Amino acid sequence: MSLPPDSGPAGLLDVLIVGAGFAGLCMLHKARKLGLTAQVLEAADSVGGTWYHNRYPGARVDIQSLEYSFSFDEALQQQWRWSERYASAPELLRYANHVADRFALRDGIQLNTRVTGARWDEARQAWQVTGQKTDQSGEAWQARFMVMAIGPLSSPNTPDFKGLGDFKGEVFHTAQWPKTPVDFSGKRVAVIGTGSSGVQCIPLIAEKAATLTVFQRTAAYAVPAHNGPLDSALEAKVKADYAGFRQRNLAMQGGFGSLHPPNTQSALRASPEEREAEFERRWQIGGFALLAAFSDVLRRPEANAHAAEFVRGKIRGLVKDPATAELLCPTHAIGCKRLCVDTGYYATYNRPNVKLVDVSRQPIDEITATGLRTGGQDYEFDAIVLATGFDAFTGPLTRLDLRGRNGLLIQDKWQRGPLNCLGLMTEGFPNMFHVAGAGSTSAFTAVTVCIEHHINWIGDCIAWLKGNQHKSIEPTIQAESDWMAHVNTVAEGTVMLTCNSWYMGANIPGKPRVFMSLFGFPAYAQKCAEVAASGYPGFALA
Ligand code: NA7
Repeated sequence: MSLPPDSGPAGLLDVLIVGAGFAGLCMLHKARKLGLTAQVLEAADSVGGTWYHNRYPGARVDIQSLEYSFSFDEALQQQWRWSERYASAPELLRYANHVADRFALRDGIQLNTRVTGARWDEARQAWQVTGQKTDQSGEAWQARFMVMAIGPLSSPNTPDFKGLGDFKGEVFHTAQWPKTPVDFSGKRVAVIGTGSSGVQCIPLIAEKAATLTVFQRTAAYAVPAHNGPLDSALEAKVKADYAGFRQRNLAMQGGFGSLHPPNTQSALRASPEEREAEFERRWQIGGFALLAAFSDVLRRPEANAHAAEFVRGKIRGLVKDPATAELLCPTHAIGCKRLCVDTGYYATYNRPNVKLVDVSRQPIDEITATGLRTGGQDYEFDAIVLATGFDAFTGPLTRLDLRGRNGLLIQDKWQRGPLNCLGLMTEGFPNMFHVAGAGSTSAFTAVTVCIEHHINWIGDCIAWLKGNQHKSIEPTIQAESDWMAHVNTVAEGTVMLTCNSWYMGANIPGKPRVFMSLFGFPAYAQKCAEVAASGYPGFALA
């Protein structure tokens, strides 16, 4: 067993943190501020998580940079300067590295080390964690607490296409993009998938490739980002009272968006002209503002239908070929799958070198040596880009050999969905905390807001346990089942259950269909705070 330099007696760490993305960095900083011994393990050769791996052309955040950043340090938020309204992946990666340097975190992070498993040791009341380094050597650690800062969208989904290994050209996954730039100049390229990643990379690949063929299973709603250099007047205004800005955001349903507050009026009470005007105003603002055009867009199908039809009208106006435009028009509720925030997506289909192929009725039969076959037709390519998303929330955990109390495997515990309480802990897995995972608001929140909220809760919980001489904490089965019921009850009051999204595991064949995301950050944060303030009811303490 290796003993990290700041580990406690007999190599027992207070906290082992898995992942050095935004969540892992934030947790290490918090742990150190609390005086805890902590070690981060990271599979990659650098920090940054999502923004390290998603290097595809056009990768950028879909929430405004001023809102997608840490608030825990006033000097950091004052001094860091975003260059664009929506930061690109490289800039976000620079930010992660800046945070690691600024708070002197690097000596607590072991890179090139993939955690492969962890086992709860009842006798020691600690986690025994195993990992593998890139040189294949193994290592082990023990820690009182384990924080899974491994990201809700970090397990890429590569569909099991027949023949994928036979393709003679290059295959890329958007979430496993090479570090060296990929040159598509003069190439015949296929993109499979039209979620956020596909929508972001398609316009840029189209500019370079000889031909680009997009294979679409479900059309996406995309709203313009209106990205550009960050407005310095807005930056100054926000920075004049950044704390106040953050507080106003925390009162928003998604923990962001106070720059363009939600309209409290119902879409169903507005006249057609009022609706059109409000949707248009928000289309011009760009991004998620559209979903807040009326109070019931995400809550009532009839209100949602108005917003959906507004966007379909935009698509028909932007795409010149009527047949292509129709194929690009989504039919599911808007917001039910993550809304895409785009730059030039629909207009890309007006280019002569871009073609859209519908695979909603006839799936991709197979990848061939020279391309792919679908609907009885063969297509030839030099490169295939898989923009096919992630095994969200559970994938990063169920690929581990993770065993809780009495050897309980996480795969067995989560056979019918990711049981948890408050999105933070799972019964049978004492002292293991999830960050931005299933059962929390992470998918519907600016994830940095969710991360900071979780890290504060976890840090305070560990400090409280130590202060009160408790060795372990885990939710009760009852609290866990109540929480899952709550998550679903909240979802039933929205349009979120009406389509096949990664929020409910529907993108992964065989995955249990359970709605995994909670809607409404303020109520969630209040509930988490109440639990902590009342001595953790619903949790068993030992
Ligand atoms: P998404 O949003 O899950 O999108 C994946 C896309 O890939 C989506 O269009 C899928 O169609 C498509 N897909 C997946 N499997 C297949 C197969 N077998 N055949 C054809 N098409 C397929 O992932 P992203 O990476 O774009 O974005 C994930 C999140 O990252 C995003 O929501 C933001 O929060 C940031 P489907 O819709 O399932 O029919």
